[in-house]
Amino acid sequence: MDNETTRFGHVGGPRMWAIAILAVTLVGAGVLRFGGQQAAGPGAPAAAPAAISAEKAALAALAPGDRPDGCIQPDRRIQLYAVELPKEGTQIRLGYGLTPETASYPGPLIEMIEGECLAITLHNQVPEATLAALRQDPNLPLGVSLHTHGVKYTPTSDGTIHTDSWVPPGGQRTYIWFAKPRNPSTGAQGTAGYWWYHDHMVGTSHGTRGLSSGLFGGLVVRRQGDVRPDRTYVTVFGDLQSINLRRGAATDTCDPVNPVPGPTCLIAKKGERVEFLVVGMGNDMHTFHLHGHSWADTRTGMLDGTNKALVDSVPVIDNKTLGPGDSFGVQVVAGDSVGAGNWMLHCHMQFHSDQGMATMLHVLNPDGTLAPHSADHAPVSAAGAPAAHAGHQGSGT
Ligand SMILES: [Cu+2]
Repeated sequence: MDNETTRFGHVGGPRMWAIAILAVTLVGAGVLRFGGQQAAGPGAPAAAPAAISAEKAALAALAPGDRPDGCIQPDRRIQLYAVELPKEGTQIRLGYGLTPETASYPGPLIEMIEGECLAITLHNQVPEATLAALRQDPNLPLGVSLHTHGVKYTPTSDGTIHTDSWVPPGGQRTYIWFAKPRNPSTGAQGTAGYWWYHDHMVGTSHGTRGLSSGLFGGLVVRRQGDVRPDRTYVTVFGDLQSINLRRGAATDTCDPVNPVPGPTCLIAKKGERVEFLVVGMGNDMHTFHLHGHSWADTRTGMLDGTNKALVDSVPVIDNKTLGPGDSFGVQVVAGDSVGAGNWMLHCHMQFHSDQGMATMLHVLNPDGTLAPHSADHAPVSAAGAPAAHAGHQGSGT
């Protein structure tokens, strides 16, 4: 009861019901239990009492100017931890997590609904020595940050060095994001869309080493009435021909008998609505191509209805270009008219896919197993991490 009061206490009327319904929908659809990644949606577990006290103290320190217009009070609060993960070979790996123990790359999927104001308290648990090892500019202080795309925030939530909105080792800071709603009467744009968040401090003043080490994740803002997916997978296309910082066989670690969904095991039951949140990170252009499935080139990948002029104005595609910093989302129905099987998902720049920028969407057999397939991805280094490639620069890994 106290948790409910804490989480929904500032939300009134219809919005409270919308969030409550959304939470039920999330759990019912299995997004939280069986999603592509651990999700931080409106139905995510509440924080422990001690953490809530810390959050309240942090929020009390915020000035009114720390909140964007329209955000009176945060509707919801989450904790986010930046930690160091086990190295992959010699590569330093960092991750964000809703708890230190669950940190990963990509970090947790953060879900918002238009109209919602979210407070995120970032805890920097990355050792100072690790940040020093990643630092490329000796004049830069050591810290991590949280910078996001798409939603509204004031400069104090920008997550950049020039706004002094970063977190030193052992510190914490609360960022406020507002999913400004579309105004249907004026047509003013909202913030519904597929976005991403990332560090902007590690290595350089643009967070270049933070990104290439793993400090990034997906953010989806939904609009009231959006069709909800059964599961969401974040696929981040990066340098060194990597998907989620892995390539080749390392992008697909599914156990053939008992596959567990995650960033390196993209699975779905036939007929499930699968959402991909696709991000371009690093310095290269990529394309997102999925075999056996196609989608409408709209905000969500879907286009329903019988308005012929509208329907004919939107192309159906199965390949979409992705530049650095771009993000988009699509929803497809797994195995629709094509059935169970192993459907390649890859970058269609040929030298990228040849060098391992490829994985699979496994549409499961009715018994939950994977259809037989060879692990025929391009070779990777012995550690399973992306091998160094002399032709690329910039990301440092
Ligand atoms: Cu590519």
